[in-house]
Amino acid sequence: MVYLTFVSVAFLALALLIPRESYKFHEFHDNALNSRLYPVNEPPIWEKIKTWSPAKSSKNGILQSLQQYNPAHIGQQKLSSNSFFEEVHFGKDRQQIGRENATIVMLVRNLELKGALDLMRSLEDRFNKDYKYPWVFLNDVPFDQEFIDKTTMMASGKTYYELIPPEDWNMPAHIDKDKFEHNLQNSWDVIYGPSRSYRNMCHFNSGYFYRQKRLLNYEWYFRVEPDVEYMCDFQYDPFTVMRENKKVYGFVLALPDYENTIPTLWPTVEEFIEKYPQHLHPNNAYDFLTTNETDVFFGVDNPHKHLYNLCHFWSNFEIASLEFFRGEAYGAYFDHLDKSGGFYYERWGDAPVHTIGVSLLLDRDEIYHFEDIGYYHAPYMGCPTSEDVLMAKRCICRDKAFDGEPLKGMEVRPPSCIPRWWRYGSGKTFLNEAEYTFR
Ligand SMILES: Nc1nc2c(ncn2[C@@H]2O[C@H](COP(=O)(O)OP(=O)(O)OP(=O)(O)O)[C@@H](O)[C@H]2O)c(=O)[nH]1
Ligand SMILES: *[C@@H]1O[C@H](CO)[C@@H](O)[C@H](O)[C@H]1NC(C)=O
Ligand SMILES: *[C@@H]1O[C@H](CO)[C@@H](O)[C@H](O)[C@H]1NC(C)=O
Ligand SMILES: [Mg+2]
Repeated sequence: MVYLTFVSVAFLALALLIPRESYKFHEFHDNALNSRLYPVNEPPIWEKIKTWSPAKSSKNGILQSLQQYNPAHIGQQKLSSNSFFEEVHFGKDRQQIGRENATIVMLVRNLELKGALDLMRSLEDRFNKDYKYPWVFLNDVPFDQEFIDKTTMMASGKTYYELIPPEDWNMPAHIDKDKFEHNLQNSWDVIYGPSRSYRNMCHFNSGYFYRQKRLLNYEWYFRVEPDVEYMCDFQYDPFTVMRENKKVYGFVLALPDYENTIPTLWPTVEEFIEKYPQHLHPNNAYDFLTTNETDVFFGVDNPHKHLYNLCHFWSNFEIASLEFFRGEAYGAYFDHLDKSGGFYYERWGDAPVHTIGVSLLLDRDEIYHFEDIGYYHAPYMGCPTSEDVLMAKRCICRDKAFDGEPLKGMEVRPPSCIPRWWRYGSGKTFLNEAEYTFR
């Protein structure tokens, strides 16, 4: 009897306690979602669950099913029904925990939803669930409702869905259309050469992403792409590592690009160097980009016509300062390249454009090699080599690519440019293993 009284008092206490817990609400960027979650002139759905009372009833199906839910029955089974508490999940606490003025950003198409969810799961599990940084999704066409709902469910932090203005995405007016069409028709031997949208994408990623209205709210960004994989726990906030170590641009892998995508990029850069010497940093990484050696890539001959050795930071991963890209030096650099038309008359990638920009305009010690992230974007992977780090960070590095081919880390394997970075960049340095927290 005493025991039973105790149990019922405990249940009563629970019933009183649980509904009183305070939840923080996030107004979604998507208005359709907001109107479902926060109906006008009514308390949010979540509040209704908390004020549940068996006496109330509603003709609205969702509300009715919510009102049949008694929070005092937490953890118990319910009778089967064909409704689910979608709103409950959208209403989770998305308050940012990480201390930096930063966001994760993904340019992505609606049809890439599956790959976007795979990437999100991996980055949330390995990093962001502990920090709840927001996600900014960018698209040249509006995101569809399924994309918005599913990615919002996958995110631990707030989510924003942004439509890129056409003038930031489409070919600029100064491009000669005939010359552009002629090149497009004659670029079947160039990787992604014949694709119009790929040129818009590279142009956008080179000079426009950091000016998007939503991104003006942040100082740092973490660029991600659908289908990439993070294979180790982060165990630290990479934005904080960047800020505390006075870094501006962070990368994982560096590789040589295809020469036929950028025949005139380097000559155009040389014009920039001549015209704007004031923007070059005195301690820049020019020597990383240029070489007269023949054995640049471990005995593979340097086949290039220019001084530029085609090394580029693989820009599908970037953790960097938006302020740098919005600054005067990068602005002058991008405008100079843009005027030449090379983004459309050739197929310049945003990777060599970013790389040459940061290597010339920054102090080379402001560029940071994240050697311990554990990262895969087909067809390459970068993984820590230290056994200590692999264990502390619970890494599961891939040994096979998606197509089943054997896969090995690309840090010191030809044609990696990382050894060049160690020698001509900011040196071969690592985070102290002792700083990883064992969990
Ligand atoms: N919204 C939108 N996103 C795009 C478009 N083209 C590419 N993207 C995104 O831009 C990023 C780079 O495109 P990818 O197709 O991955 O290019 P890539 O990494 O050079 O090539 P892959 O080796 O195929 O991955 C990805 O995040 C894509 O989702 C486009 O036309 N519209
Ligand atoms: C974050 O950075 C942006 C861009 O510099 C700035 O406008 C904004 O005020 C900053 N926000 C906070 C909370 O510091
Ligand atoms: C590399 O070659 C260029 C062009 O031939 C020359 O101007 C430059 O001085 C050379 N650099 C070195 C380090 O030898
Ligand atoms: Mg990609």
